[in-house]
Amino acid sequence: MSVYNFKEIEKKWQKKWEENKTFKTVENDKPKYYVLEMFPYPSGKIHMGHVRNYSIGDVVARFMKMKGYNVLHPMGWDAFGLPAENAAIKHGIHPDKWTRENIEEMKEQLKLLGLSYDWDREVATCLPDYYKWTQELFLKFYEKGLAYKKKSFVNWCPSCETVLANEQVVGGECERCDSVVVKKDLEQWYLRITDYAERLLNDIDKLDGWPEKVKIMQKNWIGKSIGAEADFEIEGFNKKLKIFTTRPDTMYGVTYMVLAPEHEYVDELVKGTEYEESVQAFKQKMHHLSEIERTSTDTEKEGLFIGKYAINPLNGKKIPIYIANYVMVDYGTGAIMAVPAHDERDEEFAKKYNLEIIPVIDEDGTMINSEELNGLDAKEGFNKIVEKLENLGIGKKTINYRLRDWLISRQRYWGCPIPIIYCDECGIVPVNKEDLPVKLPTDVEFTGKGQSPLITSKKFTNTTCPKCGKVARREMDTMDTFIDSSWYFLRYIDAKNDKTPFDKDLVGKWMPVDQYIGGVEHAILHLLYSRFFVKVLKDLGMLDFDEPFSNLLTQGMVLKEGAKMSKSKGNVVSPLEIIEKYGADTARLFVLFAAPPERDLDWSEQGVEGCFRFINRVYRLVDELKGFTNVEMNLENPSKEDKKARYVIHSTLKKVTDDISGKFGFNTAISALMELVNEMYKYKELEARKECILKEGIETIITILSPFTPHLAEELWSMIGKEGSISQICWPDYDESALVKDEIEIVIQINGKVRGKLNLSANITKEEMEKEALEDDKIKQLVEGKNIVKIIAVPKKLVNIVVK
Ligand code: ANZ
Ligand code: ZN
Repeated sequence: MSVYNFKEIEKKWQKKWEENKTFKTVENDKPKYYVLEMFPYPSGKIHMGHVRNYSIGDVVARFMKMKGYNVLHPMGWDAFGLPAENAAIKHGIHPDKWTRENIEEMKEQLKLLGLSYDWDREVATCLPDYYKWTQELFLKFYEKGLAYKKKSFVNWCPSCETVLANEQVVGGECERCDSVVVKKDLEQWYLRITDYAERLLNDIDKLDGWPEKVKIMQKNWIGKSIGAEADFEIEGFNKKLKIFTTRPDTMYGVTYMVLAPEHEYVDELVKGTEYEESVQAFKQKMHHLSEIERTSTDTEKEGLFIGKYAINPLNGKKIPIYIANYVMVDYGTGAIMAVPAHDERDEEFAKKYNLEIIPVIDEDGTMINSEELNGLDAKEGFNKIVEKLENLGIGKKTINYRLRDWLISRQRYWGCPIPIIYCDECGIVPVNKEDLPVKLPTDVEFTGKGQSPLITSKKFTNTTCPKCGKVARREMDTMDTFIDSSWYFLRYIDAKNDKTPFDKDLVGKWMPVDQYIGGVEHAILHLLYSRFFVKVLKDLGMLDFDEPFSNLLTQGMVLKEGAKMSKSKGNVVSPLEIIEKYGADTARLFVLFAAPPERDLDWSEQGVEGCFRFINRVYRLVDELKGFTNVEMNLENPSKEDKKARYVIHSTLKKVTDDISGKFGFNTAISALMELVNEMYKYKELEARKECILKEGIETIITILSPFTPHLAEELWSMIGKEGSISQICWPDYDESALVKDEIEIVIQINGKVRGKLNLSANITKEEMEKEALEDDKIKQLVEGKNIVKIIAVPKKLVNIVVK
């Protein structure tokens, strides 16, 4: 008898897989299946979230491969980003060295998990042979007018000393370091994602394989509002004030106007007036506040009259103009008509500053105080007023999106350089494609202060103009790392291409990704940006589909005692320690068994031990029965026990197949498998056991275990004398005839209450059922001395005896 030596077994099979390139994907005629897990940031150590994410993906990949698909299952590194740079500042290690070493370490750790990746397709976004193509894609965006530079107020993290996208500001704080974010006026590069807002929104409805909650989050993020723009004249001022409103029907109820403090008119409107000083002071104050801090519902509304009046174009009424915290410069037109009777924010403000409140719509939705529109339904009023504005040439129906253009400039070193040159003569000049990649210089200083460290490299900053050849400067900002991850799934398909980012035909063959798996924290940004990239690349003729990911699974978190694992809480369980103690198969089995993939999973050492014991139990079972591998299947004269054993074998096979291919029911699949193991333990103790059924049982167990615990399965597969990797065999079909039950459990009720159960032949008549029920000893006792009024028998289900 041998013992389960996971260390030896896991090492042995990992080595074989690597040597035989078992998981290398080559083009063939089988139907394709692209399964992808979100690639990790190479922090240097895998955590339980990775173990969970990648184990889920691995089950899908291995299962689909056995189901006859040509499976693409790649892995790589989202390798640019701040931590590398912070390590450089703190410990003086170059980000490049730090990152490469971390990748090596993490790759070793991932390999310990026995994941079925085709490592020949590995990509790392920080390598020049990857970011060369990121730069080329940027230039394509630029040529199309989809990358542009603009000066604007941006979110600035004073601690990271870099710009943040709106998306990276969470609750007014920097997503990474939790510092309060401020506004800063800077020239920055943007991608024109707003041009794609409508398509990004409409195509959400095509994403049948996405969780509803993620689709809703994307819709809300795009935030489409239908309304109108209208121009208001300002007394004594030669420009008109354009506002955006979703409620043109309330226009007779406007009692004041509000400009965002940063609105371009403000300085002009107050220049040289008694209001100038207070307005400037207010602007200064707003400067230090984030959008969330200014607009959150529990922030008190605050503002100032600026000494000017606007004219309501509908009734000529003179209305005061304010600036206020709750109006943002970069939404709509940065100015509003305030209707305190119908907008809560305006109402709060109006009450505080004693401004007029005029209701224009009554409780049942009819217009009032609106001159000739009185009595109309507000919906009709909406259209009537829009029409009126259009006729007057001072407004129109408009659609507004919450989505803003994507700010991609980062004042950071460890990112993809933006391939742009500034020439005094020629202005902004793109780097020639032949000169890509613009490589990151190595002679930089990491002070952690001020602008991009790239500035400290003279070799980098000083260059010549590609157009006129004169001395010129390079762009020193690098790109948001979300750009790198917006197209990596395309590069895997053609990872070694040195002519183009990817081959159109190959990508057409493999895309879209059939199953994408990752954390819900990427439900908005990463997915939206990837969808945007795919749409732009389609418009550029580089590919032929609209959406990158057909099916999406967002896995839950790994918790410990109900709390997220974190260093600060000191409750982190290291995957390496678990692998060391129990082996990777146990770790995998536990994260797959303990909860359905979408749900949070609570870490439990007992749970892990339970999985370890189960694996040992399977090992002992196979070890004991491995001698029966050459027996022939012979099902003549099966006993009741034979039938039951075969029923369990094949119903488990059916259940596991359905559970894996359907809704990721890995936990229920594994528990069915555990029952099958129990059944085989019982069956093997029978004197009349059949060797052929034992063989069928253990072969089935090993096969369906293989996506979950692949090392164990390979070892057991070879123990029973099979050659080659179990990952290469076909997933078996279950035997329909084994699922036909001769006997069925029938419930016996007395006056509707369950009083007993009987196993009866499936083909029995109603009369026979009644007879069997009345002959049961327990039932006999219970009805003794009572008057049987009637008996109802439902075939294959129950017998109900009504007594008095
Ligand atoms: C008048 C009005 C009356 C409004 C009413 C609402 C209700 P969403 O749905 O988010 O698009 N608004 C417009 N631009 C703004 C800005 N830059 N900062 C803050 N608020 C702004 O909301 C659009 C509404 O939000 C607009 O319609 C405007 O107020 C305000 F009973 O105009 B409304
Ligand atoms: Zn020039």
